[in-house]
Amino acid sequence: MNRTTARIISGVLGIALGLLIAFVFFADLNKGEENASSNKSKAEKVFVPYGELDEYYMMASGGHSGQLFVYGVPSMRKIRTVPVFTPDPATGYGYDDKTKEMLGGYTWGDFHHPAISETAGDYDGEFLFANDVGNNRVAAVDLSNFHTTDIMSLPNMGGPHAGVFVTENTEYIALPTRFARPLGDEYAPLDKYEEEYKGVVSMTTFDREKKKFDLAYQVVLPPWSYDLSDAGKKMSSDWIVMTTYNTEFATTNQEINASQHDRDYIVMMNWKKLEEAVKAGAGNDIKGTTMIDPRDVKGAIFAVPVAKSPHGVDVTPDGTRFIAAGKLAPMMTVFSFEKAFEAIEKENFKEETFGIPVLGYEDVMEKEVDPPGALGPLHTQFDDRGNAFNTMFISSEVVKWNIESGEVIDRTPSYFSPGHASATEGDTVSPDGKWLVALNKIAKDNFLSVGPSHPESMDLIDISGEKMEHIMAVPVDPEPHYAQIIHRDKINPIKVYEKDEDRENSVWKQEDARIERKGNEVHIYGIAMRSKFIFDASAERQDAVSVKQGDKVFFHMTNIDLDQDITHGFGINDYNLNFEVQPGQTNTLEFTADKAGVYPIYCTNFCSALHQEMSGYLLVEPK
Ligand code: CUK
Ligand code: CUA
Repeated sequence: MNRTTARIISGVLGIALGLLIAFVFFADLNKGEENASSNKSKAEKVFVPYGELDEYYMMASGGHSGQLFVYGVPSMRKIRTVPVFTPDPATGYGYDDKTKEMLGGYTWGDFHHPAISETAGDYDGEFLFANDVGNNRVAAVDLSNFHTTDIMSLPNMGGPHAGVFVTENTEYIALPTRFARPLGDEYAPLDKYEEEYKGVVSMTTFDREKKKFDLAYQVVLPPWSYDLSDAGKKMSSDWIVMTTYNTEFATTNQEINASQHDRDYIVMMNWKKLEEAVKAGAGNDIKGTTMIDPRDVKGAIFAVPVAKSPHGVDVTPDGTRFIAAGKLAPMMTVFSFEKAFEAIEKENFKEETFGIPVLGYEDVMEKEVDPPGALGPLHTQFDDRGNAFNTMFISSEVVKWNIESGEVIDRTPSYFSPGHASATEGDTVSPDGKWLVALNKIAKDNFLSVGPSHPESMDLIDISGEKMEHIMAVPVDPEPHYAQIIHRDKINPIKVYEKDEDRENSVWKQEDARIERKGNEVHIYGIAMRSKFIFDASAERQDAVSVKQGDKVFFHMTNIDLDQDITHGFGINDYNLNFEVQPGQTNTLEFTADKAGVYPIYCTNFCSALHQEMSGYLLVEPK
C-alpha cells in the first residue's frame, strides 16, 4: 500500500467515524426531542413576545452574495439584508451615484468575515468591516444607519480571506491574502512561484470621522496561503497571529500537494514595531503602496510550527494564548504568548525561512487538545468562564473544553458540518457566555425541500450552563461563514437623517423644487414626500420631467418626510433604474436618457395609503 492510498483510506475511515458519531448524537437528540416539555422550554427560551426585542444583533456574512445578513438572537429572525459588495435592487444600492462609484463596477463579492469596530477590546458598535475574497476589497458598514460607507480595493492581494479582524482599538483592520501572486499585478509564470509570487498582509486604517479607509502598509511574506487570523488582546495587543497552509508551494492539485508537510506555520507579527518602522521610513514603494520586507525590519515577524494545514487561529479573551484549529490534524493546539515572547527574547530560533526566524514548536506550544473521534476542527469561540468551543466540520459537532485544563466538558451535534461558530460578544475581551450559533455548510433534510440545493443552516445553542443545549436550527442563504453577535445596547441607529439645509443638492421647501439645464445635463432638484414627487414647483405639471434623447439626467431627490420608516422608492419604468431616499436623506441618480419615449416614474416603497398615486413621468424627446 503506498502512502497516498493509506492517506485516502485513513481519510475515508475518519469521515465514516465522524458520520457515525454524528448519527449517534442525532438519534440521541431525537429521543430528547420527543419530550414535549423539553421542546416547550426550548421554545420559551427563544420566543420574543410582540412588542419586545431580541437581546442581540447577529451580523452574519452573506458569503458570495456579497451581503451582510442581520439576525436577532435568540429568536433567529432575519431582520435585514445590507448590501455591501453587490448591487441591490431592493434598496437601489449600486444604482445611485455614490454607491455605484463605491462598487467600482463589480457586481459580486465574497464576504467571509465581519469584524465590529472595537474600543479597549470590546465591540463598540460603531462600524462593521467586511472582506471581499472575490475581488480584493475591504468595506465598512456604518452601524448608525446600516449603510455601506466606504469600499477600498487592495493591491497585491489574491483574495483577502484571512481577514478582517481588528486590533484592540481598531488601530488597524488586517487582511492577509489567501493566494500568492506576483507583486504590482505583474505577470510571472507558475514555474517562478517560489521566487516571484508573494503572500501579502494588508494593514488598513479607518478614519471614523471621515468614514474612509486608508492602506497604511503591506507586508510581503512567503508565498504560503494564509487562513483566518486574529489580533492579540491585552498582553498580546501589539501582535497579530496568522495561520498558513501550502508551505509546500503547490501550484497545482492543492488538495494533495498542499498537505504533504506535517507542519505548517503560524506567523506572529508585531504591528506596533512595523508601524514604527514605517514611520522611520522602512518599506519599498510598489506602485504607491508601502511594502515591508521582513528582512528589513528585525524583531517584528516570527513563525511558529503548527500541525499541518490549520484553519482558524483565535486569541483567548485574556490575550494570553492563541489556539489553532487543526483541519487536517484533528486537534486544537494551545500556544502561549508568554512562551513565545520568552523564546523571542532569548533569540531561541530553530531556523530561518524567507528571513523569518522560526521558533520551536515545543517552546511555544502549551497543550494539544484531541477529543476522541472529533474531526475537522475549524474555529474557536469563547465564553466568560474560561471555556472554548470548537466547531468540528467532519464529525458535525461543537466541542466545549476548558482552556486551562484542556478537559473536554461537553459535545453537541450540529446540523450539519459547521464552519464557524459565533458566541455572544465572542471575539472581545469579555464574551458573555450566553449563546452560540453554529454556522453550518449543510442543512440536508432539516427544512422543506427547494430542490437539489438546500439552504445552509444555523444552530442556536444555549451555552449558559455547564452542558450545552441545542435549541433549534434555522435556514440561511449561502454562505454562512462568520458572524459576530453584539448586545443590542451597543448599537444606536439614527431614527431619521437630520434635516440639513446646507447639504449639497438638498431641497427642503416644496417651492424650491426646480430643474436646471447646463448644456446636455439636466439637474432635477426634487422632493419626495407623502404622496407625491415634486420635480419643478414652477411648472404646470410638477411631477413631469422633459429631456432630450442623449441628455445626462441627474435626479437629486430629498425625502422631506422626517418620520421614521417613511422611505420613498424611485423606479423608472422600462429604464432598468430604481433607487431610494430614506427619511431626511438626499440621494442622486445619474443616467443617460438614451431611449426616447414616455416612461412612468413611481414610488417603489409602500409609504402611505396614497402610495399608488405617488408617480410622475419622464418624457424623452427623440433626437
Ligand atoms: S472560513 Cu468559512 S468556515 Cu472563510 Cu472563515 Cu472557516
Ligand atoms: Cu413614497 Cu410610496
